[in-house]
This record gives sequence, structure tokens and C-alpha cells, in this order.
Amino acid sequence: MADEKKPGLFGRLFGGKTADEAPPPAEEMVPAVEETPSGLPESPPDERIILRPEAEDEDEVAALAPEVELPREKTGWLARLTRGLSRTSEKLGSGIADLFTKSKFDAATLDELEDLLIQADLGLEAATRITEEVGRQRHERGLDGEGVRRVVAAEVEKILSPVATPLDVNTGAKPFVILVAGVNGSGKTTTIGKLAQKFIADGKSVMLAAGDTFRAAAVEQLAVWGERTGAPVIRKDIGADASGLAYEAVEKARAAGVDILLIDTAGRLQNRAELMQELEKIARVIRKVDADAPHAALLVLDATVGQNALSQVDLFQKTAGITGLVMTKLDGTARGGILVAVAEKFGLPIHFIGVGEGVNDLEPFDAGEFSRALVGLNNA
Ligand SMILES: Nc1nc2c(ncn2[C@@H]2O[C@H](COP(=O)(O)OP(=O)(O)OP(=O)(O)O)[C@@H](O)[C@H]2O)c(=O)[nH]1
Ligand SMILES: [Mg+2]
Repeated sequence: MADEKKPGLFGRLFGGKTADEAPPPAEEMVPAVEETPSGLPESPPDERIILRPEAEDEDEVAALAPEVELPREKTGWLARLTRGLSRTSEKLGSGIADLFTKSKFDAATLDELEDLLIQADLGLEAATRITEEVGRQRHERGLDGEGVRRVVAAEVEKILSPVATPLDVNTGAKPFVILVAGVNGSGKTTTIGKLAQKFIADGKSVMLAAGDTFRAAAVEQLAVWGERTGAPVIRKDIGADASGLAYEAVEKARAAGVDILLIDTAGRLQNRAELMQELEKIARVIRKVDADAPHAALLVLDATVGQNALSQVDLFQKTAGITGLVMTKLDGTARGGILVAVAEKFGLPIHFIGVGEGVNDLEPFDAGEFSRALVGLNNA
């Protein structure tokens, strides 16, 4: 996409040609139940696609759910957000500064700005619109590099504001059931751990369901987060039916009077229809316990996959009824603008973003903070 041939912006503007061991959950919380309450067939283990080696020992499991400091305040988060987005902002921010300190301002300057935005994965449409606005404002009132960054941030914020929607877990639903889906390694289990920590800090009672029933390491990874946060973990034997486990977890959460149930699922590639159907089955089966569940179906997107995030949203939205997004690993890419492209294309709520592996590296998504950090503007 970044390499697409397109007419130069100046041409379009001016008409020219150029252009992470469970608290060892209470005994009764960890039954190894064999039968599936749904009566639905179990999926053979080899249907799952594993993209990374299994973690077998404790050290490896601990590495999957790294320990980090717990206190969190806004200022701490803004510093983490700024640091997390620095790969993107260094490219974008300093790129803009370089462009607009040149004495000459012409069509080529705007084309280069548009290219910078496309290279940061904002998407062609957003890049074009933002560049046009910069061109217009530069023309009207003159803009220096900082001024251009402000215009870019303001335009990005306009795109992001409508989707920066908090995840409302206070709907009266008890438990409020959150199904967490996404491709392999996108950050689902880590995000569940971080969210559990947050909800518990907010005074909620939380239960976790180890719906990735295929890999022992996956269950252990969630169990580590359970232990760390004090949330009980519902688990079953490896190879058990995921929807059966989810069904039981909802029943147990309800019986225990838990506020929030977070259901982990196995990573799946979006082009494997049968795995997508399994996700649909989990949702269908838990509806037998609570007709309104899941109350949220979150798709966890890894920002480092770039444009592929767009096809992931497309497919998970169609087949798994995704209600909102979490974007992780924004610290691992210089193309953090992908969040803007996703917002622009789908308009789905973006609830949280992740900028690191630590428990404090995930916070509710704020359009203004993000937009400023994206171009390296001071967020203080
Ligand atoms: N840098 C960085 N790493 C992250 C972030 N979120 C998660 N990770 C790391 O990404 C890796 C995969 O995270 P998991 O939570 O295991 O991903 P998953 O989606 O549960 O993976 P599967 O269960 O294998 O599908 C781990 O090493 C996490 O620590 C983030 O925001 N930033
Ligand atoms: Mg996982």
C-alpha cells in the first residue's frame, strides 16, 4: 500500500499533473470435567496452528507473563505511551520537522509528507486528507514543523475520537462476560492478565477462563496471571472442548457472584474457517447460560502486523461478532499509524492499547493522547 502509485497531492490540490499457577484457584474452581455440557463434539487438537514453540518449564512460562511494577498513575502512563510510540513518532515527527525546516515549500514537500504518513501505515485515505489539510493551513497561515505536527495530530484525533470508547463493564450484567479473540501471539493472554489487574484495582471481582485448551503452556500462562492478580482460573484438561469450558466458566462465575469473566481463546489464523467457527460456537454455547453473553467480544490486534490487521478485523468481525478492539505492541513498530487506518476503515470501538509487556503497559484508549504521541508532541 505504501508503495502504491498515486497522483501527487499538489496535483490533486491545484489541478496540476504531478502530484502472562492459578491462585491455585479454589479446588471447586478447577474441575477437570470430561463431558461437554453443550454436547457438542470436541475439536481435535491438531486443528490449532502453533506459531511458536511451547513453553514447558516455569522460567519460560514466567517469561510469557512478565512481572512488572504495579502502581499506575496518569503521568506514568503518558511517559510509557510516549516511549512506547517513540519508534513511530521518531520517524514521523522528525520526518515532518526535516521537511518543514526546508526553506522551500512546494508540491514535493506535501507529497513527501503524504508518503511519511503512508509509511507510518495511516492508510491512503487518511494520509491524503491530512496532507490536504496541512497544505490548506500552510497556505492560509503558514506553518512551521511544529505547526504541521499539530495539524496532523488534530486531524488524526478527529478520526480517532469517535472510536475511543471506554469498555463499559457496569451494565448490570453479572457476570459481565468478555470473550477475547485474535490470531496467534497477538497478546490475548497478556491483555487478559493486564485487564484482570485493572478491574480488580477498580474493586471488581474477576474470574478467568483458560479457553485455550490446546496448549498446556497457554493454560499455565493464564494461571500465572490468575495467581498474580488473585483471580480464580477455570481450566480443564488439555484437549477439552473450548466451548464446553466457556459454558462452565459462565455458570461458575454466575454461581460465585463474580463481576467480570474474561475468557481466553486459542490463537487462530483468520483464514482457517473451522477455527473461526469454533469461536462462533463458544459464543453460541455461552448464550445458553446467558442470552446476552458475551457482553463484549474483543479482538486483540498486534500493531506490528501492519496492514494485515485490516483483514483480521474484517474476518473476526464477520464471523466472531467482534464488539471492540485492543491494539497491542504499539511499542514494537514504527508504523503505529495502523491504528488510525483500522479506525478509519471499521469504526469499531478501540477500548485499550498496549505499549509494552508489563501490567501497566495497557490503558484505555484516549484519542488526543495517542494522536499527540504519534507525532512526538509533548503530552504533558
Ligand atoms: N512489546 C509488547 N509485547 C507485548 C504486548 N502485549 C503482549 N506482548 C507480548 O507478546 C507475546 C505474546 O503475547 P500472548 O499474550 O502470549 O499472546 P496470545 O495472543 O495469547 O498468544 P497465543 O495464545 O499463542 O495465540 C508475549 O511475549 C507478550 O509479553 C505489548 O503491548 N507490547
Ligand atoms: Mg494466549
